[in-house]
Amino acid sequence: MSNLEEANVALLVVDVQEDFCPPNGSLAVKEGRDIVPTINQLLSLPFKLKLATKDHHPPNHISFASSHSGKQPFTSFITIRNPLDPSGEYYESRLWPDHCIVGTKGNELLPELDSDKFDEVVLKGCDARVEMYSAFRSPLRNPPLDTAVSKLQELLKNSEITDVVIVGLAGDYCVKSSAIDSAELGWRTWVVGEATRYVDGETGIEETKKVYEEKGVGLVSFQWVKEHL
Ligand code: VGL
Ligand code: ZN
Repeated sequence: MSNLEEANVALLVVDVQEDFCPPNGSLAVKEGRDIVPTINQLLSLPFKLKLATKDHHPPNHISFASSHSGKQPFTSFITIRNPLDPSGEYYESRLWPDHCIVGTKGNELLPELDSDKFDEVVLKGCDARVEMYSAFRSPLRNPPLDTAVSKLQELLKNSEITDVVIVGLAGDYCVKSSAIDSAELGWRTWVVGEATRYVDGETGIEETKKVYEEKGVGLVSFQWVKEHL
């Protein structure tokens, strides 16, 4: 595996928010809170840039089952089309309980996270019409919808980042999509195994690992990052 010593490495902490964690999160990922000590250790390492993202939804967001009559969270899916070109691109998307709504407790980063170390917090999922797992770009690009997230790419480019280390929640949704986009957009990309948890448990882990192999995303340990930075 390559050495990170001569690289410019960024840490990206994805969606470590109350709604994704026990005990009260509406979309709590099992053991979601347990990743914080490892993330705080990572935050004390000399990354060139330390960034967080937040899922930041308006109350009527398209990914909420409550926004569609007769649909159930977790088990229902919908087709999301680009409202700027309804006969063009589309994707299938899972529906969720209401979560991370702007201004609510569930939207907040966990208080035990060393948030003062973040250079910037990037918001995503702000447009009610798009379900946005990746923090790098919108799934609807033709024409582009919700381009606010391209801020992340700008921050990484401004700091001449070569490598992105990604952690956070959920391993099989926002972490996975962000890691895939990061690799596709040309950054060497690493995900720290102990510092993420999955919505769909073992199934989620297996499917995610397969994609990481295909896309060249490295799944590494905290110790590996510590030794190579
Ligand atoms: C996420 C489901 C819905 C995530 C966000 O952060 O992984 N998952 N919205
Ligand atoms: Zn969401």
